[in-house]
Amino acid sequence: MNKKILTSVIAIAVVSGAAIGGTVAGYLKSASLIGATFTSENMDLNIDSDPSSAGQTWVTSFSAPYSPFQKVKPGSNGEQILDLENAGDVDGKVSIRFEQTDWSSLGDNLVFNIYYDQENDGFSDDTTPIVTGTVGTLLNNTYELGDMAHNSIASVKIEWNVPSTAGNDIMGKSITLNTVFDLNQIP
Ligand SMILES: [Ca+2]
Repeated sequence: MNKKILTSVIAIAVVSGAAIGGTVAGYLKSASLIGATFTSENMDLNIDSDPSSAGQTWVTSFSAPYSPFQKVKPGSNGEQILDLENAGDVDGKVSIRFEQTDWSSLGDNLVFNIYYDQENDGFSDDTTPIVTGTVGTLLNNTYELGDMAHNSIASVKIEWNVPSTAGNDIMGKSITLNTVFDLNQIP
């Protein structure tokens, strides 16, 4: 079969990471101790806005500085690694969620495999995807990736591909996503 090469444009704000500092309640409750000062611990999650591996620039939210997903076509694939920092005092569990800002049928043909590198020592020991599916099925769901100790850095890898079985219906289509990471206190 002589299959025509298709060109599609897809712009994904892959890396709009929003940090959510959870409210930590209930573990400082000695009300009767006079004269003691209690300092509430805090939760603080940051994301690295530097897409290169050269350095890390910690922010709570940023827009993708470029789109690695331009002109995808059936058979295209690639990956993007995002670093996260738990800068607070509390151990937590990291979760990921995708929210759409613009949608098309391309989202039903774009497959994500998401890996979690808890130790920030590379993905060679993290070869099983925690989350896998088309963007269409992942959208607006929250997926727990794993534990994240306080004062530590972890990495998340998003591998993407467009199956070679995808057809003309994705041609010229684009989608835009926000990627949101949450950190929830480990009870
Ligand atoms: Ca690892």
